[in-house]
Amino acid sequence: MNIHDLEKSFQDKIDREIKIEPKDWMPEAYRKTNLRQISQHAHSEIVGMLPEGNWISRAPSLKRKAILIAKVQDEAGHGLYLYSAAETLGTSRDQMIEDLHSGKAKYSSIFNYPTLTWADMGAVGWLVDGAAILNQVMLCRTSYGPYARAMVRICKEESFHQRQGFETLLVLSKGTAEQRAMCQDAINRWWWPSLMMFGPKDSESTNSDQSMKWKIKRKTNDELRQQFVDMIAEQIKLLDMTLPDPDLKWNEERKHYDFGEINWEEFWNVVKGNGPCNKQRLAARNKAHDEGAWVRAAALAYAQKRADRKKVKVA
Ligand code: FAQ
Repeated sequence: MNIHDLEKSFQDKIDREIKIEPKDWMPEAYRKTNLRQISQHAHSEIVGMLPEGNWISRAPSLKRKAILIAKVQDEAGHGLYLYSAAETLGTSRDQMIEDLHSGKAKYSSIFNYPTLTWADMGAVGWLVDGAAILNQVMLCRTSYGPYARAMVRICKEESFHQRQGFETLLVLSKGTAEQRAMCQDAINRWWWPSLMMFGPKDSESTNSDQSMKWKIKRKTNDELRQQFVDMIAEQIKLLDMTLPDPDLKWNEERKHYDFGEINWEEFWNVVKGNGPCNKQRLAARNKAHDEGAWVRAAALAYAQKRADRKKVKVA
């Protein structure tokens, strides 16, 4: 088959909802786009452990601490499934990690904001995991098989994360005036950055058109962002709190909430590495990697020893 026929039969498979598997022929650009997105997603899960990890030792009760530890561990697991899925596209985990640590690879803008109070743990669960889940439910049907399968399990865990975040805020919202103020302040700080998680608006999104044709993405950035606004604008009523947007208003004609303009300058500034915590996050990842070198060396030496023993037995 010539390249034109290969491309045609590839697109035909996608149109018929047949998953693309690692050994199947695929256009180089499809491989690269998936690799970019899956590795960025994996990095986001791993860097995303840092803002919450910050509160494990300061959680207000044993129950809250146990929940938070479990959640942060889940994020580590998500990172590992996603790195494994990305490796099927022909790169190594070492290479991906090097790209993250050198600042070459992107990860979600959201994790470059600080977690200042305990209420931030609730806001991160409710808003950040809430935004992540909307995007990820779609990815369970993405066209690349290993990515779609990894997302199924990840989504199950994320829905627990979101609920625990909402419950944390619900408790604070029913508490003292100080606790209510802390809850509102966290919502105010996390609202706009959460909307930015969905990426630039469709007119500025360089990858969307092609990713939609290849069914890597099933909904555009703006479609998912609108879905998120509609969901949260209703849920906030249960908390008896407000969202920091004077333009947020139900639009009867569109059957959606209208909302204010996102500060795109802030978004690109964070993506380019100049957000409030970018440098701190990369420094923390590099430090953890350097300090863990002996663990990796020991694990490799142990694996080698076991392999050698097996060889002797066989001989
Ligand atoms: N931050 O053309 P598009 C989580 C970049 S997981 C930084 O629209 P695309 C779980 C984009 O890479 C959160 N960069 O891009 C958790 C591209 O640059 P490039 C992560 C961003 O890929 C919770 C350029 O802008 N989730 O939260 C961002 O078609 C709590 C142009 O954009 C995923 O990664 C951003 N927000 O659409 C963990 C989901 N947005 O690479 C711990 C999978 C865009 O061309 C605690 N990813 N950029 O140089 C996706 O669905 C997509 O990649 C989008 C972006 C929708 C994020």
